[in-house]
Amino acid sequence: MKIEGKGKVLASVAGIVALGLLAGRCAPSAPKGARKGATVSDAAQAAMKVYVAPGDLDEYYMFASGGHSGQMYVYGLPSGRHLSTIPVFTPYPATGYGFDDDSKKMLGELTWGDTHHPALSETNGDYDGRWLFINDMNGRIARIDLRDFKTKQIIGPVPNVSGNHGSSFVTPGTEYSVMASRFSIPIPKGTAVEVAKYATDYKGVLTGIKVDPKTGEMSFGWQILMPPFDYDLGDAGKLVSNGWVFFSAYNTERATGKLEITASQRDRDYIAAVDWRMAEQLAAKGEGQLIGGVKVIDPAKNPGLVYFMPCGKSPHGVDVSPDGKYVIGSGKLAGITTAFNWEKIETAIRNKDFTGDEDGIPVLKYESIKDAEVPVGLGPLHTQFGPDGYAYTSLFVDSAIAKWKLGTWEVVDKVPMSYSIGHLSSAEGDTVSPDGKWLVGLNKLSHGRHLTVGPSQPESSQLVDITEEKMKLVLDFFTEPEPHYAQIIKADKIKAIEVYPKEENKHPLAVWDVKDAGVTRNGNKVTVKMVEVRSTITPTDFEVKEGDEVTIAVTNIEQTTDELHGLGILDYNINIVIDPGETKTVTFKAKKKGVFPYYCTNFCSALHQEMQGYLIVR
Ligand code: K7E
Ligand code: CUA
Repeated sequence: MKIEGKGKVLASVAGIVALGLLAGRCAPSAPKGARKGATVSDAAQAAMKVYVAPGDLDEYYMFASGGHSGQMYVYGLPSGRHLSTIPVFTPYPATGYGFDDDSKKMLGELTWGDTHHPALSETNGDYDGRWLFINDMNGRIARIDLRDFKTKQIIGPVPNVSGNHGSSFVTPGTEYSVMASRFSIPIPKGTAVEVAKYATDYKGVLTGIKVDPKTGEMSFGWQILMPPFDYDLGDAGKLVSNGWVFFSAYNTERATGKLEITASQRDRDYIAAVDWRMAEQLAAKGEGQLIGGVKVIDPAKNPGLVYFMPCGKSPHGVDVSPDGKYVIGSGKLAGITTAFNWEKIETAIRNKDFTGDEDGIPVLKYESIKDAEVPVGLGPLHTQFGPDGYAYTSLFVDSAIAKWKLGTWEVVDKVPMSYSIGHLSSAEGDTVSPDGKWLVGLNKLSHGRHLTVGPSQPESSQLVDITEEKMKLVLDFFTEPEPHYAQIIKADKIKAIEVYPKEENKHPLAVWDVKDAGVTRNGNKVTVKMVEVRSTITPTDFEVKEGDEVTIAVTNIEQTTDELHGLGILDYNINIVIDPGETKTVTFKAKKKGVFPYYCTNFCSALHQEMQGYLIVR
C-alpha cells in the first residue's frame, strides 16, 4: 500500500492557500459558510492540513470503540472518513456477522456488548499492527485480526469478572490483555447476598488473559481477589515499569446506594499496582482458591503482588508515560492530575513505606510516591502523550484539552472541545514512541455542531493539530455512539489482505467448481454445497422437506478485490456475506413450507440482480 507524501497534498491545496493569502491581504473577512470569527487564512490552513485529495490515502487509521453498539469503527486520519465497521459483540447484517454458524457460535447467547477500550497489539511497547483487542462490559475480550479486520475470538464471560470496564489494555509484549471488575459482586456468580453485606461479601477481581505470541489465541491467565471497589481504567507499565499493570479504583468507601454521594466521601481513592509477572508465576504454581471454575489468588497471602497507591478523589484514567517513569492518575472530581514517580514507588515498596492496608493489601504513602500535582484544570479524565515529553489531558468539566510538560509539570496550552470530552487519543500516544502530529478529542456530546438528526444525536470527535506549540482544532467529524477510547496507528504498519487466497481455504464444505455444487441428504439432515461467482448462485434451486435440518455452505470462488457475494433467504432470517475466497455455513430448520427466493445481497456486477434462486420446502 502506497501512502501519498505530504508534497502531493500540499500541491493539491495550493489553490486554496493562494486564495487564502490573497483574501487575507485584501479582505480578512471569512467566506460564506465559515465559522464565526474564522479568517480565510485560518480556514484555508486548517483545510490544507486535513485535506486528503480524492484517490489519496490517509496517513493513519483510528480504531474507535463503539460503546454499547458493541462494534468497532475504523476511521482514516486526518480526513476523519469512516472506512469500515468491524462487528464484534453485536450482529451486523451488513457483513452477515452473527448470522452464519461460526460467528453466531462466537457471540453465544449475548447479542450485545459494551466496548470501551481498544488495545492494539504491541511488540516492545510499540504497536505492531497484528491484532486489536477490545473489551466488553459483559466480562469478555475479543480479538480482531488486522490481516482481514475480522473478529476471530471472543473469550468469556470470564468467571467472577463483573462489569469488565478496566480492559482490554495490553502489556508491552502483548503477553496479557487485562480485565477488571467495575461492579463488585459476591463470587462465584450465582451467589445471592444482600447489598447490606457489600463491604465484606462482595469482591472485585483483576484478571490477566494470556495471549499466544504466534496466533493471538487468548486463554485464561491469572485472577486476583480484590476488595469491593469499582475498578475503572488500566494501563501496563513500560520500559522501567514493565512487569507492572495499574488499575484505578473508585468507591474505596465500599459504599452502596447513591454512589454519587456515598462513594465521594474520602479525599483519596486508589490506583492498584499489580506485579503481573508474579501473578503469572503464582498461577503457574497453581496458587489460589478455586472459585467459579478458576484459581483466584489472594494478595493478602502473597505479599508483593499488589499495592495501593492513594490517588485524587474518584480517579478515572491511569496512564503510563512513554518512558515508563511516570504513572498519571486523574481524579475526575479534582482540578489536578497526579504524576507518580515509578522510582519512588519502587523505593516505597522496598522500604515498606505504608500507611495501612485494605484487606491485607499494603497502601503506599502518597507523599513518598508522588512527584507532582499538575493543575491541568477541572475534571481530568485521560492522558495521552506526544514524542517530545508533552502530555495531553482531557478535561470533562472544563470541556477542554490541557497540554503540559512531563518533568517540569508546566501547563503550556489549552484548547476547548465542543462538547464534554471523554477520552482523547494521540497518534500512537500510549506507546513507547508516540508520533505526535494528531490528537483526537472523543467528545460525549455534540451540541449543535451538525445538521440536526432528531433526538438521537451523533457524538462529535474533533481533530487537533499538535505539531506546533499551540494546539489547533482543525476538524469536526462524527462517530457512532458511543466513542470511549480510540487508538491511532500509522497506516503502513497494517498489512491487510483484500482476498482470501484459495490455497488457504481449508473449509471441509468448500467447493471451487460449480460442477461440485449440489445437495446431499443424510436422514433429515440436508447439506447444500453452494458456489457463488459472477453472476450465478449454484444451485439455482433446491428442495428440502419440512422439518429438515439444512446446512448451506457457500463458497465465494472469486479471487478479485471487492467481489463480495451475499446470500439472503426471504422469510427465513438468513443473511450471510461471503468475501472473495471464503466459505461460510448457515444452519436452520426448514419450519415453513413454500417457495422462498434467495438472492445475492452485495452488488457484484451488472448482472447482480440475476444472482437469485429458489428454496422449495415441501
Ligand atoms: Cu472514560 Cu469507559 Cu474509558 Cu468512557 S471511559 S470516557
Ligand atoms: Cu453476487 Cu451480487
